Amino acid sequence: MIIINILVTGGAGFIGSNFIFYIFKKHPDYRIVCMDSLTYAGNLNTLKPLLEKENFRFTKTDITDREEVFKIFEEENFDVVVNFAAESHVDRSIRNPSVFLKTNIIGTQVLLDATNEFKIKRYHQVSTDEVYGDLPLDRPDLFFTESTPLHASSPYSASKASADLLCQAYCRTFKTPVTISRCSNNYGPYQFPEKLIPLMFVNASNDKPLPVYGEGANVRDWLYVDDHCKAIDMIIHNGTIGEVYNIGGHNEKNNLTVVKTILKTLGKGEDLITYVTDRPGHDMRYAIDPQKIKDELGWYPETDFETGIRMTLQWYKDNEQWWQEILDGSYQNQN
Ligand code: NAD
Ligand code: TDX
Repeated sequence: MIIINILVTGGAGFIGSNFIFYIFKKHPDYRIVCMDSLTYAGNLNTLKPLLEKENFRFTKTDITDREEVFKIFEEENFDVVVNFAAESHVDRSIRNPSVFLKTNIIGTQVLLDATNEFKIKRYHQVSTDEVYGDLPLDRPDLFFTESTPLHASSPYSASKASADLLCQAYCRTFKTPVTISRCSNNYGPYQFPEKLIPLMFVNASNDKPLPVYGEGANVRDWLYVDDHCKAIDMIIHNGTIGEVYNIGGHNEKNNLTVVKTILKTLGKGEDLITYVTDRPGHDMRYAIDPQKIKDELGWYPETDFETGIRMTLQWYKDNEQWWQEILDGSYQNQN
């Protein structure tokens, strides 16, 4: 498909910003409009190098604001919508589910309606492996495939699963040209320091305790963020309308292993590890079977965990100002 103008929602967050950088590197002539309401997770500092670019526009807009969203769709002639905008942190969804339902479900509906109204050629929904629930630790032979039933555990994953169902319903009923991707845990630059890897980096750097939930035995399937971006780029260009694509690189690690790797890389002692009360409903294991996207689109991950975690920790070392301004709250001044 020929693409000229892309709407990226949630592009001031972790994966969305990496996706914008990825697209500009791969397709420098494309135009990107980033729509983001700049919640606590959005950070305009991340996009600063792009703000003066001719083929980039940032709009501070809430995806649940139907009038504003439709206005921007009217102004721009989008070829593709890629929806990253979401409340994304499981622990926050346990404390305050309402905003997750509003942004993740109603926001998706508004974007789907705008896609129909303005006859956009492709709507891509960035979903998550968490919609499948979890797998047991004693069955390493099991993986999530695209036909695994949805079985969400947290208000976050339930809201993402609801959005996926809406996308599929719109595709069938209104012929909305939808694709969906479900990716495993991402890591890399610009991830907000409430998520496991950047939180542990920041705490270890400050010699503060590293809070490991339960026994640290839960397994996540880690993927370097650029490999996720590469997969979405392939799907929006060559994916089949109506299809779901799982994305993951067979990189399963338990949390304790990840935390110990971070400590070792930073030259810090394991005495910083503190076992804390477990997350309620904590999913045990995520593991993606990526065979479909490999077979159909030729996708494969390029960065193994050892390389990716080294690059990521180096990035956080080299960009202390970026995360210090989050810790002291000043990043929100320009938001
Ligand atoms: P993030 O929390 O870092 O960023 C979310 C962005 O969305 C922020 O910039 C925020 O300001 C914006 N946003 C939130 N509510 C909004 C609203 N109502 N209107 C407009 N913008 C709004 O999240 P992330 O980790 O980059 O995740 C991006 C997407 O990828 C999410 O949909 C998430 O479910 C999905 N995902 C994340 C991971 C992961 O490991 N982080 C894995 C798989 C899928
Ligand atoms: O302080 C912590 N201690 C801890 O042990 C935190 C923040 C997390 N954990 C554990 C919980 C998880 O087993 O580490 C694991 C990873 O936790 P998060 O970084 O919160 O990620 P997770 O809950 O796995 O969800 C992430 O991946 C899927 C993203 O936040 C989601 O947006 C994405 O859909």
